[in-house]
Amino acid sequence: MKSNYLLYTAFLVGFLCIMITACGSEDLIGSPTPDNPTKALSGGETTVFDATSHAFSTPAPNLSAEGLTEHLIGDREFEAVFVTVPAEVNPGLGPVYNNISCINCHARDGRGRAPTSGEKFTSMLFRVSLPNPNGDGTGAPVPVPGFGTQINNRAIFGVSPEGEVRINYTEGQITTTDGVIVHLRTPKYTVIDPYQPLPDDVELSPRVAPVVFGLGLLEAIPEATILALADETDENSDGISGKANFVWDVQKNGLSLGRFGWKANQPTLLQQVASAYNDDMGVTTSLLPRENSSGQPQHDGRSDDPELSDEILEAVTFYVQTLAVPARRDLDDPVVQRGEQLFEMAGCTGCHIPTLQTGVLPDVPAVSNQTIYPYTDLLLHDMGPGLADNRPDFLADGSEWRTPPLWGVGLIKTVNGHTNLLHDGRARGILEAILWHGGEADASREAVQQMSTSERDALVAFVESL
Ligand code: HEC
Ligand code: HEC
Ligand SMILES: [Ca+2]
Ligand SMILES: [Ca+2]
Ligand SMILES: [Ca+2]
Ligand SMILES: [Ca+2]
Repeated sequence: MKSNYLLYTAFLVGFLCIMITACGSEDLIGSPTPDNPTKALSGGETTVFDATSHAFSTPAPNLSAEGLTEHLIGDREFEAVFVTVPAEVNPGLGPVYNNISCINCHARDGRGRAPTSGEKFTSMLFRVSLPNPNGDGTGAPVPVPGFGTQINNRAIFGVSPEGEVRINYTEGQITTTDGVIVHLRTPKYTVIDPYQPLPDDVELSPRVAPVVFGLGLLEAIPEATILALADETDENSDGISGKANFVWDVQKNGLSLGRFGWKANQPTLLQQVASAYNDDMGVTTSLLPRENSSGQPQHDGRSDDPELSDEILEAVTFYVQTLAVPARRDLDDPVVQRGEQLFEMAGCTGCHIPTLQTGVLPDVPAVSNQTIYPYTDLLLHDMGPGLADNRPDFLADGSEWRTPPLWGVGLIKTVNGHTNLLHDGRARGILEAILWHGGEADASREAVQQMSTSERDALVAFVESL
């Protein structure tokens, strides 16, 4: 009863939004259609009907007044610019770091991109490690002496950045059965100006900043649901063998299911946020109190850790747990409907699972018990040598990546002004991203190659409606 009522309220609010703004803004759309009521609600009751450049930046509409207050504190902190110690406000930046605020990488709570040639990398970062033949038992990446597990390309005054990375693309192409040529670019990375030599066998993994909305919902999916989707030995012989990552959980002091990051290498949003502060900004927290430069020549030797309060860490975690998911659009368009059938027929739903049910996330009722349409299984898949970074991350091997959720993917262009997709931003649009699929997704990619141009257009139109 209660959830029906809330659903009804969500509809009403959405409907009113449309009524009020219909004349003003063509973009604020996405009414749930009478014959397809829930499919538009990608994030269940956390869904927002906004297809503007603010589509990823809205608090979940079903937050309590108290929840909204906490969210808005987190929002402010997500945008806070950090500075060098000593300072009154937001001290602790560096000594080495990648950027000075969360929002600088996750612009408008959205997607980062690969730099164009000659540009510094700002909303993208490079993880590094040494080969781990025997391992420490957990599969944790082995830090590179002097660099740790990430290249920090910026540093505070008087300190050397660890290095910069140059990207060069090689242009290639793939031809569809009906003769259409699609251009694909392959990136090659070179570390330049390292402040000390990097070992020859260093492993380098490029990662662009993902969107940060809808994440509390993903955290609220019961572990059993995700594990039930895994099929590591491919028992049903569909060529897809999703595998769960198990990664180091600092709070638990043991291994937990990984859910966040391109290789599902973070178990919880709290730890994901704490490691963003630490690895990306050089800001220590009670969860991760050791500076990322600890043991390196640039370490400042100050005993001022943790640099961030638990209140802020928790508010920012709550913020990324409770950003609304934008509603689907164009559900009534017959081309989009055809595309949805093709998405299913091409086997995309083998990994991009359309709908899941969340369980209970303690202290976050807004994301609990929701029917959502994330288009992910949160599992790792071998995507073939073309996309491989050859840098293992816990149980993820060098060619495995976590299926990214596809909700909101069609709005990245509106929000972030680009269409760079995949973990390293190499794809310049949805079709390129699909044609890079290999490994377990070989059959899917082949199916798309064999489609007619109008079928491929329909498939892309469907993905863009998400
Ligand atoms: C230098 C750019 C950069 C900065 C600064 C940064 N991030 Fe990120 N963020 C990334 C990248 C890249 C990833 C993906 C990491 C990976 O796959 O290992 C990521 C991942 C995430 C994720 C997981 C998303 C998902 O879908 O799994 C969250 C949440 C997040 N960041 C929040 C934050 C917060 C909060 C801050 C500020 C404290 C922050 N980030 C600062 C680049 C950045
Ligand atoms: C075997 C699992 C699997 C199948 C099948 C699959 N995908 Fe994916 N998909 C992934 C993974 C994993 C990635 C991330 C790869 C990377 O970033 O290198 C991805 C990335 C994407 C992206 C880019 C998302 C982003 O945020 O960058 C799109 C779009 C996409 N897939 C669409 C499709 C479509 C359409 C199909 C069917 C034709 C399909 N996928 C089939 C696993 C799969
Ligand atoms: Ca610091
Ligand atoms: Ca480093
Ligand atoms: Ca299977
Ligand atoms: Ca410090």
